[in-house]
Parts: sequence; structure tokens; C-alpha cells
Amino acid sequence: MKSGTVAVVGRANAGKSTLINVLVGEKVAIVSPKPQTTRDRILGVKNGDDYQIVFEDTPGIYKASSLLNSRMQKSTEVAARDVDLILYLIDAHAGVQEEDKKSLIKFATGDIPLVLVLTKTDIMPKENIPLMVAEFEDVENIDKIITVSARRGKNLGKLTDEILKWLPEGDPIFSDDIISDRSEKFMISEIMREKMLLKYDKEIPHGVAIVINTFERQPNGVYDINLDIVCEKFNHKAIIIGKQGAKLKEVSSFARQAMEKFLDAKVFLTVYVKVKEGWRDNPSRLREYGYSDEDFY
Ligand SMILES: Nc1nc2c(ncn2[C@@H]2O[C@H](COP(=O)(O)OP(=O)(O)OP(=O)(O)O)[C@@H](O)[C@H]2O)c(=O)[nH]1
Ligand SMILES: [Mg+2]
Repeated sequence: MKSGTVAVVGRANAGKSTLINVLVGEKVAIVSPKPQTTRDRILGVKNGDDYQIVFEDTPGIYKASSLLNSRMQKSTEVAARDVDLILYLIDAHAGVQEEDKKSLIKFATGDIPLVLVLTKTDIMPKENIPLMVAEFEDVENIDKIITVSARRGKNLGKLTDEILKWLPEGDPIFSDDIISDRSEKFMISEIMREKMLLKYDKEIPHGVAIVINTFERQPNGVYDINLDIVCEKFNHKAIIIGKQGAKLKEVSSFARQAMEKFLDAKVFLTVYVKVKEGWRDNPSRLREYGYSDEDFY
């Protein structure tokens, strides 16, 4: 059977996590309209009758403005070093940005096969699709260009066939009941972050870390979840909580519903907001919140 690893890279907001979720058929990574949603490498596994594809979701390429950001950028570079194939994603509906070409060239070195995936074709005029493809035809070391819409499921079979062409024959890496390398507890913290990305202006969620203090299933089947939202400024704490706690209540309830769906069980959620000034530039805080750099090399 075919079995191998595929790094999914590209600029922030290109649609990497969305595409992986659709291909895997389950939500393994959170998604939001704000750039820099994904902070960690996350594996998503797609099993077929005669193949296993292990996708590596990566933080989007973005100018680093904090130690956390620069660790995210490094983890993307490292993820793309040791795989069978790189899928480089570009948001086609946003048009060609100079930055896109520059960062594409960094990954299209010829050492690892690279398929360029132009995404979000459902929200662009059809006649512009071939023009976008033409923009990249003379870039060296691109093995194939495929246009897709993850939202509409367009060309995903074609993309899967193309991926399989580049994977070696071998035994599966994971047993066939595993779809992600991440724990339920990790996904719970990510769901909290996802709902914050959706409900607050971007400087708030970008400065937030989630710490799960309790994650326990009670004998009656209800999950008892207690978590801290760690933010980096006192005025952010006030914004997160809102007037008479209304905003935090709204976001927590929104997150709890998503957690219940994910766990397929009732959730009792308790949320506290804490301030740790400058945590995104503090190595020991980053380690404490799970953003350590120890597994980069
Ligand atoms: N219309 C449309 N929107 C899409 C498609 N794929 C992704 N999106 C949207 O694009 C936004 C970004 O998607 P993500 O999957 O979070 O992008 P990402 O590349 O993982 O972003 P980072 O994790 O920040 O690097 C979200 O609002 C998605 O709903 C698509 O095929 N069509
Ligand atoms: Mg992502």
C-alpha cells in the first residue's frame, strides 16, 4: 500500500487547516478567518483501502512579531524538511501577492516534491482560475498545480490521486482508528481559542493561551472542564470579560456547545481569565503553555 507524510504549508489564512479537515473527514485542526490560527504542528490521518496519508498541518507563514510567532515559523520550516511531499497552498481568490511567490520559492527547492494547491476557487470568478495557474507555471521545482475548493469539495479526488503518486509503498504509520496525534484535551483548548478568534478583535485572541486545569469525565458521563484564558494585558482582561461578564459568558457558552459536539457528551465548563504580561516573549511561559521548541530538531 501507499503510505507517507505530506506537509501542508503556505501563508497564514490560505486554508491549510480547512483542507486537511475536509480530506481527513473529521475536524483535527481549528479554523478561523483570522491569520495565525494554527500555532502547532498537528497530524491528520487519511486512510483509504490501499493507502494512508499523514498530513502535517503547520502554522501559516507570517512576519514574526513575538517569540511565539518565531517559534511557529520555525516549526513550519522543520515540518517541511522531512516529508515525502509538500503541498504549498495559496489563497487564489486573494490574487497573487509578491510575498506568496517569495515564500513559495523557499519551499520549492527541488529536494522534496512540491504540489502547488490554489485554494478557495468557489469565491472567485471562474475565468480567473486559469490566469492564477498561469502566474505560477514558470516557477521552478513545482511538480503539479491543482486548483481546489475545500468548502465545495471541488477537485479533492484529483488532489488525493496526485498526492498518492508521490508517496512510497510501505506499511501504515498509524493504526487505522487514529485520525490525529493530538489528545482530546488539546482539542478542547483549541476549541476555546477558535471561539475566541471568532468573537474578539484579533489582538485579543492572538495574545491568548488556554491552560486546561481539569479535564475529567464524571461517572454520569458529564465532562468537568476547568480552564484559564491567559491574556497578556490588563485591559485585554476587561475586554474579554465584558460588561458584567456578558461577553465571557457568551463566548464560554459558544465554546461549551462546540466541546459538547466534539466529545459527544455534556460539558460543565468553568472559565477564569488571568493576565501574564508579555507571555508571548517569555520562554518559560511558552514552555508552560505548550509552545516549547524542544521538538523542532
Ligand atoms: N470560500 C472558502 N473559504 C475557505 C476555503 N478554505 C478555507 N476557507 C476560509 O479561509 C479562512 C482561513 O482558513 P484556515 O483553514 O483557518 O486557514 P489556515 O491556512 O489554516 O490559516 P492559519 O492557521 O492561520 O495559517 C477561514 O475563514 C476558512 O473558512 C474554501 O475552500 N472556500
Ligand atoms: Mg491553520
